[in-house]
Parts: sequence; structure tokens; C-alpha cells
Amino acid sequence: MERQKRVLAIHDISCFGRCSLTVALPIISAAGIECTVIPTAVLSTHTGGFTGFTFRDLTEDIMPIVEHWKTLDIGYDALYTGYLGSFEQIDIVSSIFDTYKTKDLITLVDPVMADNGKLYGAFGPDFPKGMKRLASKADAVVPNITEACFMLGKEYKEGPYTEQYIKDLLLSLADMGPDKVILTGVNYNEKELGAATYDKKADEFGFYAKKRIKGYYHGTGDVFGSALLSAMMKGKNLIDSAAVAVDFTVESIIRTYKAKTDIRFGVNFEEGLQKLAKVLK
Ligand code: PXL
Repeated sequence: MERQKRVLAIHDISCFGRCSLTVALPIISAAGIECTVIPTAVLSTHTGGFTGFTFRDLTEDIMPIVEHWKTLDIGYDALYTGYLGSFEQIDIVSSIFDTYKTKDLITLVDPVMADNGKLYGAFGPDFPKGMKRLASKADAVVPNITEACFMLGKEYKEGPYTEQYIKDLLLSLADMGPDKVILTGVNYNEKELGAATYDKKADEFGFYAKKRIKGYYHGTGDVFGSALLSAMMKGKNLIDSAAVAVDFTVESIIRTYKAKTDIRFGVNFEEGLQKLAKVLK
């Protein structure tokens, strides 16, 4: 039997609203992978569309957690980072990458900071530079098109896209450092939406899309990233992993759309977990 894999997920915990750790933990666990966490902050809700949320920064706790673990001989198969609140947290996470670096470690960076052509309100205009540094060090990056453009200093365009525009973004992201690039929110016509991939070692491009569902749903990047990493760790190649993640995310959005849930409340991924577990068995 193959040894059980172990991930370290470094994200905030937004107590309500289904994103970051409340999404990463159940999805990665459902895939049969151990999911260890470092919570970088505790918020009552995520910051997308809510007002008056609480926010407790846990930056000071991060290194003591890692120092304690150094006494326990713990190793990781993957490190997965998402929303990070400051340059200081980016630097700390970068040093954690160094701490756990082994030949087989996968580091996946989701440079959560922007969407629809705009930086999230909490971030200043220099923040993409910090995220670019971390993303350059990762084995795999999973930006949306806005985040890709901010990191690369390229002009953001709305879809549908040309294949040349997407290919250029994928190659430029790979040039920063990562071997595997997964670009989300890609479409070549009005009817579809999906992910485009580039695997540098295999020199292979991929694209997988489903019918587009109207509206913007919160936390879908974290649902996608968690399913993507799970599939990669279960040995699927990059494009097949992206396809698993697109299917899982789109099915979660469809359930949520049908239930007419407040879009701030995140998507119903929970009812897809059993299927995901089967697909990744
Ligand atoms: O889903 C990404 C995310 C994670 N954590 C917090 C957020 C967001 C997106 O807005 O606000 C706190």
C-alpha cells in the first residue's frame, strides 16, 4: 500500500463563508490526504462583500508553531498557500518553503489578491510584487487572469480570450520559476469557462472548460485549488488534475445557483465530496 500523503495548508480561517481553511481541510481530507494547517489569521467571515468582520492576525504564532514541529520530525509532501495578509506573512511562508524543501515536495501557491481586473480592497498596490516573489519560488501556481496580470505587470483584459493571450500568460508565469502553471477563469467564447495549464517539464499545454454559470461565487478559487492539489497528489497529471478541479468546482456552483444561496456564503462543495473521493480513489 502506498504511504498516506501529508499536506500543510497555510491560509487564514474565515469562520463563516466557505473559503480558505474551512474549504481546504474537508476537500483535501476527503481525498484521503492528511491536512495539517497553520492558520494565519482568524476572521468572522471572509472580506468579500461583508462589512464589520472581525480580524485577528496570527503572524506572531506562525514561526513558534514551526519551531515546535522541528522537535517532532514532521515532513510534508506538499505545502499549499492561499490568502496571505501582509509582506511579513509572505516572507515567513517563503522561509517555511525552505524549511520543508525536499526533492519530492510540491509547493502550490494560489496568489489570492485580485479578481475582475482589481486588487482586493485589503491590499496596497505593491502587494503583487510580494506575491510574485513567493509564486516564483513555488513548483506550481494557480492564479486567476487578474492575479497573473498583476504579477506580470501586463494589461488585464476581459474574456473571451485569444489562445495567444493565454499562451503568453502561461509561458510568462512559467518563466518566473514554477514548473506547473494553472490559470483559472479562462474562456475562448461566451458560453464556457475553465482552466488552462502549462507543464514546463513536459512542455505541454492543456485546457478544460465547462458551460459558464452566471454570477460570481465566493471562495471558488479555494475550492478549485484544494481539489487541484488533491488530484495532483493522487498522481494525476496536470491537465487531468485541472479537469477534476473544474468539474468539482462547477458542480458546487450549480448546486449553489439552484439553491439561490447568497453568493457571499460560498459554494455547496460538501455534497460533492463523496464523488470527489471516488474519483481520486
Ligand atoms: O477566498 C480567498 C479569501 C480567503 N480569505 C479571506 C478572503 C478571501 C477572499 O476575499 O477575504 C479572508
